[in-house]
Amino acid sequence: MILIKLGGSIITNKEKPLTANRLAIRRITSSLRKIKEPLIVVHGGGSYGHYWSVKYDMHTKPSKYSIKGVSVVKNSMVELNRIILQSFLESNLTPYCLPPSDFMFADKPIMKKVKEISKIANIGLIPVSYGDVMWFRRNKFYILSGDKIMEILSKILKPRLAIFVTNVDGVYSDMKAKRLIGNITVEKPTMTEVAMDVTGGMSRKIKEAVNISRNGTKVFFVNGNVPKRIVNAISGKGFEGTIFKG
Ligand code: IP8
Repeated sequence: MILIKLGGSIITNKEKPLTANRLAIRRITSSLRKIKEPLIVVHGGGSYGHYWSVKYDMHTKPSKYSIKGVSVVKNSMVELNRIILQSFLESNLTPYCLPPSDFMFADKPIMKKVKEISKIANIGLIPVSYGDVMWFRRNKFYILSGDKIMEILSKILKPRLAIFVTNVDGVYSDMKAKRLIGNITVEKPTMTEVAMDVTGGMSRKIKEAVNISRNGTKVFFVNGNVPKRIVNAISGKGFEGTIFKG
């Protein structure tokens, strides 16, 4: 089984609020048709969820956030998820919408439910989950990032590979010179963060990737602008990107 995170940077235009990058989404979903293994997909918030979370000052820490904010963020993620699901369908794939509230109770995974997700994937459906605003308890909500979902699902389902698809080639040691790090075995959260990102941008992503690889799953970071690289990473042909090994 393969776990794929479609980052907000590739599926939306982060500079333009509420704009999906439909072309990039379509190119990725059509390349996923070549994959013959069970797949689980998670997507981020980009210029949908993050845009509104910033506006309403909502974060990953459980708190009594604006009710209007909760409603608007939730709705924006459902909207983005619809666009993603539609693209899967148009690419002749069989997505299965999976809001994280289906397998999380407050901030903890419901083990029994998470385990069922692999059964859904095994019969040929593609569960598609996403970062979301979640009910915590006592009138509190929190933002659950797609990267965190990746960590939770990897830990329980132990996929063969976890792939983070972004709009850059992988992890750079030097942003200016764009020097790519091919292999990461230790934690190196040295990236500057994207201003609009309430869940922590690239450095958070690297931390989650390190956690996932420590649990024994190989993690790849690849550029979704070249969707062929996703397929190559899975088939083991000429990998281009960053590999995290635990
Ligand atoms: O883009 C965050 O998901 P991420 C989702 O994976 C929201 O960090 C609602 C901001």
